Amino acid sequence: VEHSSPALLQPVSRKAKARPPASALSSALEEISAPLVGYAFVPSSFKTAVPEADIFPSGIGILAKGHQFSIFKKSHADEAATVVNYLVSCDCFEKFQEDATRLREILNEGIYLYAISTAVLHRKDTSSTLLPPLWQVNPRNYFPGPIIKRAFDQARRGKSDASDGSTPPAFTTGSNRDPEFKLAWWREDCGFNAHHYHWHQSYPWRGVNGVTKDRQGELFYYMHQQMLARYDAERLAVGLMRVDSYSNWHLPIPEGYNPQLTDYYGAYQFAARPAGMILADNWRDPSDPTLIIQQGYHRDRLLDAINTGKFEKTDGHKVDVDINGLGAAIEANASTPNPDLYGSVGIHNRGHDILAGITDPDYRYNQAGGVMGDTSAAIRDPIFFRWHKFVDDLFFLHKIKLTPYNQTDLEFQNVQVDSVQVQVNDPARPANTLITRMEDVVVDIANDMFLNPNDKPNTEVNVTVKQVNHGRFNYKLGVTSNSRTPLKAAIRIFIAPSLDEHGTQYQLDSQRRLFIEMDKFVTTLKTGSNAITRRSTRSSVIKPRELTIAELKKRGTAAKEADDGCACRPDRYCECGWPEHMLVPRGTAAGMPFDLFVMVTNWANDSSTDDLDRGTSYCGVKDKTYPDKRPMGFPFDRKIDSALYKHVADFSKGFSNMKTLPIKITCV
Ligand code: CUO
Repeated sequence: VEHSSPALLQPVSRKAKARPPASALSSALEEISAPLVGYAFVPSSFKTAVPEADIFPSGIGILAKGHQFSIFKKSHADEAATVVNYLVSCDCFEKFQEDATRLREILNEGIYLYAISTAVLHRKDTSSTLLPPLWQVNPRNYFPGPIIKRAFDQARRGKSDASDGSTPPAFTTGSNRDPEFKLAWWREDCGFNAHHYHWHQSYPWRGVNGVTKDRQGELFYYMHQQMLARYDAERLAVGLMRVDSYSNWHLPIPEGYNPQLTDYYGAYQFAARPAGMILADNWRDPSDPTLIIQQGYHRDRLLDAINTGKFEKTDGHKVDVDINGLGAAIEANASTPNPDLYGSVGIHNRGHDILAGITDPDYRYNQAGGVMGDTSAAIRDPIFFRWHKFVDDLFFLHKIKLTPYNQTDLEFQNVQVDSVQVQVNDPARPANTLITRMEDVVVDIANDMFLNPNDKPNTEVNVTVKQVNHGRFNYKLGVTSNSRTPLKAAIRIFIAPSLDEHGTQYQLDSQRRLFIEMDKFVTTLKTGSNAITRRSTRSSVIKPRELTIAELKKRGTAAKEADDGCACRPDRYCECGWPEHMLVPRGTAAGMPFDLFVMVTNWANDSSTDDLDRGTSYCGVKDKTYPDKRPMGFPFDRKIDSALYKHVADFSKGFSNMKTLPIKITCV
């Protein structure tokens, strides 16, 4: 392939070199994209060198270029899975690279980007490769079209964003006439959207051949449940009601949304969804419609399973409902107990699809679908959270049927939490107050991989985005162990808003759905008192800030010189994890009260065969076992008897291995 740079794109043998060059994929994407970007612009010399599509397995090259790709449509997901499986099975790196380059010509753009990066995540020889940030390679799914156009216009005129004194507003997708616009900054955050896209690449519902995902259904439940808990904390902070389930599919949807995102060529926009629309059967693909009655059928079969505690398998046998199986049924992943009863595409995926098509359900106006059809942009739309609240309510209905945790489940004998404190790294700040702020971040989008090379500027193309961030902080814990031998202990840290919409203190059984996991780590307790300090930057929830393409290039050069590999540890979901800058909910200017809850449990009982690390809480350990054997969300995932424990502080007073600390989160 004439465009490859042998110096940058070396084959990676795990035996010879455990870690491939840091820049391998960024270079690969760049090398592939530089001469070939925009399929209409492939140089003729290359065209003659490209074999026909039929060298690839059948089922590849079906979705035409320029069409919207949606992983929630069966035919699209099938094609993407075929490409991913093919690319993962290429037995050497050179073949993978060569095929990826050829597929660039054949595949739909969305499938191409999804499949090549999903393959990189699942190939052994690229397992620790750092991918460039998605908002840099595909900015059109992350920034409104007018903002991108302006940035390119300015770059061509030799001006930087803001240098002409008229920086456009950071958020352009609505106005204060819409209450939901108050949280546009949160739903439209690049890192958050990329996290969600990466999660679905790490756990494709159609699976990856030969790869077993541990507790995928449960993680599907938990990661999205945590998104909802975090969303509700933000809603309460700006005076909105907690998110309401979209469960009645015959009522108008009061919340609308205009994403202002254009496709790769700027030929169409993701559909704007006006307020007040009512769901309609989706016949956009007449061979595979999504019908409301069918959704109702699967919902009712799921409710049957939840209420009886039994799934009916395809062969008629009954099996117990557990959270992983329920997640598999709702997501329709490879472990679904019965695709006929619970949906072969899944009620969840179909919900995305039908909502994405709501504005032109039979495609009579040739209108593109809405963001709900695309995992890289779905969370921008308020209806995403309403839909996922419906999905979460199904999990909730299953969980409340389970026996609440008992004394043995909750206690850790001989261990006592004496004190808990949080302190931001600025000693002038008071203890037990976390600090957040909104920051301007400049993003260079010049490497848009779908850009016509003739339009490619030789300079940075900068977009300024507003993001929340927080002052880094430490947890300081005092823990006494009365065991004669050292104990391996898991420290579980959560926070939740203290007050409901009325300003009344939450009762624990309501508040428990709002608890946000902040960190989970393992420490060894020696006999006697232990002073534990834990940095917020080590959180098991987050991944650190992505390196930009410029930083990756720099690091790639340094890595080549030093023969050093990627900064990520191998075998982790380096690309997965909650964005670090969003770890702390924004809170309020006056200081929003939260309850910080710490629980210490016995890691000798809880540990699986793999370790906790950054990113593992919401993403697991790449293709290994989830590092914590407890149910995800423990101890707040099951009903808590209000007669026994009215408030979270009552709960923690009942057990020596727990402690509740009232804190404030102040947005400065
Ligand atoms: Cu993440 Cu609905 O599962 O988008």
